[in-house]
Amino acid sequence: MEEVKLLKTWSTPFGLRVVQALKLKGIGYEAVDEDLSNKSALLLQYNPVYKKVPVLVHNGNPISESLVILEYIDETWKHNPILPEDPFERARERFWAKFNDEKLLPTIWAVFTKEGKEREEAMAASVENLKFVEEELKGKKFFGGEKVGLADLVLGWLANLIGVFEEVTGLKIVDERYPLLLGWMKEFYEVPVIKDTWPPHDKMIIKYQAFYDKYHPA
Ligand SMILES: N[C@@H](CCC(=O)N[C@@H](CS)C(=O)NCC(=O)O)C(=O)O
Repeated sequence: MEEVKLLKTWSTPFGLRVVQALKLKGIGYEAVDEDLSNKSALLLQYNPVYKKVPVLVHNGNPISESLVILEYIDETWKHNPILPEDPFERARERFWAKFNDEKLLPTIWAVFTKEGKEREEAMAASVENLKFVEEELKGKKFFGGEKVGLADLVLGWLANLIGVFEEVTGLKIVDERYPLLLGWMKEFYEVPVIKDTWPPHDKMIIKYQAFYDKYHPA
């Protein structure tokens, strides 16, 4: 029996993209939910460099960093590929994944965590980044075309977390300026195997309200 273990937390978007990739491939795994305020010896042993989740453990081999894990999954279990065959198309998927982690997610996170002028700047940067995403979705159902691919999994956090951010901050972030993105968010949320993976909204609100209160003490 092969060992597939995933160290994660119930709420991490970086872990969720890995869960969703495993589900798309139909790979069974053992979920190990970490308490990040008291990291397990296993997490520190498997990811001594970053000490972060997710970590995928496959037959004793630990793999860290969610983008690396997604590629590992696609190379290990080749059915239902999340990366296309064509090198240019593969590069595009990777480009949007990197764009999400390096630009889109950090600017929207800054809207959530910052205040005043810094928040305004983060909002302006988010608008610019969201416009790029809107443009990329022209004429497509998913980022990769007709089926879910790497970029969809990586940008997937928008489909559930944006609603949570908006509810907690009272700010509208993804509005009618981005009709294609809003359509994609709905479409991606409902993909059959993905649909069952979203963490409960009410629990997310409590978790992110606590984050918010930490960043914005009264
Ligand atoms: N670049 C990493 C980011 C992972 C990440 O930020 N994980 C957070 C949870 S959402 C974490 O483990 N934080 C623990 C810490 O920073 O101490 C990835 O893609 O896997």
